[in-house]
Amino acid sequence: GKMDSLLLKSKFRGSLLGALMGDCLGSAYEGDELFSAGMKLVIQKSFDKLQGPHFKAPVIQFTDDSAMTRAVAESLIECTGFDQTHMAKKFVKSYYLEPNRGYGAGVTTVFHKLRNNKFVDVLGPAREQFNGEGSLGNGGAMRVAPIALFYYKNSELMVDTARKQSHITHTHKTGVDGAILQAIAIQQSLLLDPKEELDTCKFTDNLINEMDKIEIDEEGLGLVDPSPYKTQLKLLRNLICEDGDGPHDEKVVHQLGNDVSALHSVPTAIYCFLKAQKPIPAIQTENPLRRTVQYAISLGGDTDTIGSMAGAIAGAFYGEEMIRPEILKHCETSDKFRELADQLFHLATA
Ligand code: F2R
Ligand code: MG
Ligand code: MG
Ligand code: MG
Repeated sequence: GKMDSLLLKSKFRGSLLGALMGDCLGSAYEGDELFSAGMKLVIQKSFDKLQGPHFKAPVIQFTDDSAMTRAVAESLIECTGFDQTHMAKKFVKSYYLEPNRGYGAGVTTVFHKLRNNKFVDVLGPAREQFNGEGSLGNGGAMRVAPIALFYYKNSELMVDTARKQSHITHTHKTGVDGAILQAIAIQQSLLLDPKEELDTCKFTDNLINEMDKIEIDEEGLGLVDPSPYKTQLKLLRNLICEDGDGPHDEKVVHQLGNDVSALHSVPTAIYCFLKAQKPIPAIQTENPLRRTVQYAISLGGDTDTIGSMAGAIAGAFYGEEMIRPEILKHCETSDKFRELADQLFHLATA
């Protein structure tokens, strides 16, 4: 049936606020290895403290993940839709205003070149990255949530826009397809009823079917694995559907990855969301959204980005009500992200 409009609005907010929360909470741990049991306890205590009612602490700053998500949202809102040059200008402006948000080492070259060519050639700089290979980083995926929300009614347009926003900075096939997969995962979550138990195997099978259509177009490229996301999603499927008690985190990191490449982080974020549907022994919380983000961070590696992508998917499923306000109040400009979600909601449902 048709989804209640209040629930949908809450899901829009949940997705952007979940993304912000994962980025803010994950940023302190970015680049570390998979955490030891002792370190997982440190993370648990830190989350507990943040969630305490009287904990006073400076606001935790967001990083490039949220800066770019905000730029994507603002561009869609200001243009009432996607305009590639406008969005490129937003990225560059936001980078030069706050260059110390922890951007990827390669992507800043794109920003310099775009500024120098005065946006006459919006696609050239990204194509030149990494000796013409293009970036395979997760930068195109980490910022895609507003596109999934804005185009949630039109899958074809959503996929096409996820691809085109990626091309501004990332042109490597796996960088682009990672953004598409992340958008599809958010859209799927948005359309599900959070009061019903999530069928995690079906959720994964749907993603495999969708990526099958996306990756089939590229089979002429003569790649070793023409459908690497399908391969990763099948590994994910085994981990989530067939590993009984649940696999060791070492196996999850080994098979799915936890680094800055899209291929080894987007499926991991999806896995975190699915795994957190059920209690996880090392994580003490009743709240599945917090569990999602805390689990994602506990895997180490690209913690802010995997936390943010997992948070965006979980928030789109559960809605804003599942995000603890005590935690959110420690995240920089959460009011702004809620407002952006509301504006996207109005445009998307008009
Ligand atoms: N940059 C970081 N973290 C490191 C330092 C941050 C730290 N907090 C600090 O400031 O001290 N995090 C952010 O970057 C990731 C997103 O990166 P994005 O936007 O994809 O950038 P880029 O530069 O295009 O790619 C990232 C790196 O991946 C490698 N790479 C990409 N394509 C490659 C290719 N074709 N061949 C070889 N290597 C490739 C390069 O090392 C790139 O620098 C997020 O984690 C975000 O949080
Ligand atoms: Mg970051
Ligand atoms: Mg790897
Ligand atoms: Mg990161």
